[in-house]
Amino acid sequence: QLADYARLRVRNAKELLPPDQIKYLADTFPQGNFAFENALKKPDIAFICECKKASPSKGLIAPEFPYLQIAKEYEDAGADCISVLTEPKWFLGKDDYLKEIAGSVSIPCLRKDFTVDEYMIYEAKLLGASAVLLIVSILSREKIGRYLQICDRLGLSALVEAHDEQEVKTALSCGARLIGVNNRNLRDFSVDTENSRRLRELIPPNVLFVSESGVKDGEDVRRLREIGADAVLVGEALMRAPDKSSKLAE
Ligand code: IGP
Repeated sequence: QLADYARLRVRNAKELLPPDQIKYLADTFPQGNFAFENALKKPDIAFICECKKASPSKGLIAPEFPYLQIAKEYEDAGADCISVLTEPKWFLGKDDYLKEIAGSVSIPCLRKDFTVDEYMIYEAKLLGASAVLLIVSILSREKIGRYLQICDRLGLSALVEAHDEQEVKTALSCGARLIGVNNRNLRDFSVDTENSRRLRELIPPNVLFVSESGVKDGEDVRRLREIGADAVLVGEALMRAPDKSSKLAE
């Protein structure tokens, strides 16, 4: 459903700016230099902080959504990267949020969306993103491989999201350098941080491991640090925190 809607969005976007044109523009845009994955390579656990107005599981999270202010607060609080939802229907995201945030902070940004067409990767580059999300469960192995090649050419990082053992293996076999394990099951929205612990063991040390979703507090972060997560991706808990800097310090 989410993927179908993304395909529809791509079809509309292609009418405004045809694929050959967007490819040309993206190729002439400055190289991405893999800033996103480089920002996650540090001795301690890294934080990817998410700007998200709403989600299908929680509904409206931030009715006001002063996204530039939120992004600035994340950066000032020491976030390593920012994730910006651009999916409009379920997450009430916008491409403009990403474009403006990426233009106003100096840390790398992830385009959090359901990438279902290579066109969306070129779009991400032009919006100023340093990374895109590739969800294994909605893509074929061939597509993941092809999208990774495009990302490499553009200097973009790809966060390859997997939910179970099979999906982690698929991501690795496609050459992913950055794997996200989603603690939330996208089918029933249940959250289980134990998932990260189980799947961590399958991921070799030269591949970055990001634990996504359902991270509520400092206790969760300490647990994930212990199992060797390179980064955590935190959305709702930070969006709801009135003081993001003290929440991040927790
Ligand atoms: C953030 P949370 O529970 O901290 O708000 O989760 C992030 O992991 C979540 O938004 C997410 C997501 C996704 C959103 C993970 N994978 C794929 C859209 C698409």
